[in-house]
Amino acid sequence: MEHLTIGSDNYVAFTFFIGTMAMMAASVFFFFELSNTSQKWRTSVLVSGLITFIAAVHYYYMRGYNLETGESPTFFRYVDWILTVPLMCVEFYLITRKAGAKIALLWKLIFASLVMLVTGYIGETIDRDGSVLWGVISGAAYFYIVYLIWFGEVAKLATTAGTQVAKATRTLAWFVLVGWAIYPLGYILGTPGGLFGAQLVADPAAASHAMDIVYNIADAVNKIGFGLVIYALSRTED
Ligand SMILES: *C/C=C(C)/C=C/C=C(C)/C=C/C1=C(C)CCCC1(C)C
Repeated sequence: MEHLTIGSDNYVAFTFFIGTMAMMAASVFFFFELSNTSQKWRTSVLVSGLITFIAAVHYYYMRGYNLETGESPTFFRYVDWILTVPLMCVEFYLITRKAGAKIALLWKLIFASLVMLVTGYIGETIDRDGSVLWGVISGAAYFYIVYLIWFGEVAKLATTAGTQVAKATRTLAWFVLVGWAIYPLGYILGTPGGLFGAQLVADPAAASHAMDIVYNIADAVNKIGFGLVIYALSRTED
């Protein structure tokens, strides 16, 4: 079998490798810290660890896949997201539960995130020609999540759940507004011919590489950063 190494100019493979390492390290950290986390926050910190752990396993696989084929591991990327994004919704539910969050709120968040991801997947794979339409539907579901977290039920519950929870929820809300907005940028970069007439990268291979790098950076920021906000909250008195 051919021996595969990461070329020094292969930024895609490099970010897959760093991503794997970072997700593994973050998981070890969250799991080990569970033993000195108060009962009240243990489930939340556990979920942070599950998010980075699921990502670590997928990244390990995607890293190998990309190195061997030179291609973008779209399918496993979306399998990862379909497992981890709903878990991020669970985090919002868990931290606002004490203020009275109902399970229906969790289902709303999960449902919207599934619509966002399934339509994004269709636009990236099955119906490339319709990628603008699928991107718009996905974007609408994304804005609904942003709405719930910034102005809707999540925001309202957070204000009555105590200062620390309110502060943490606001920080997480920024992750969703700014950190998650990086993904549609990757989608636009990776769409052949560009979206809305904005062709950012002309060469299809280069476009797909740009998309992977953007997604890899976004995942590290959003999964590890998000988990650390929960971890920081677990160290407060509230
Ligand atoms: C850990 C993974 C996370 C937080 C993934 C989040 C993914 C998104 C917010 C994706 C959003 C998309 C759009 C809003 C439109 C274009 C299609 C997507 C799926 C890239």
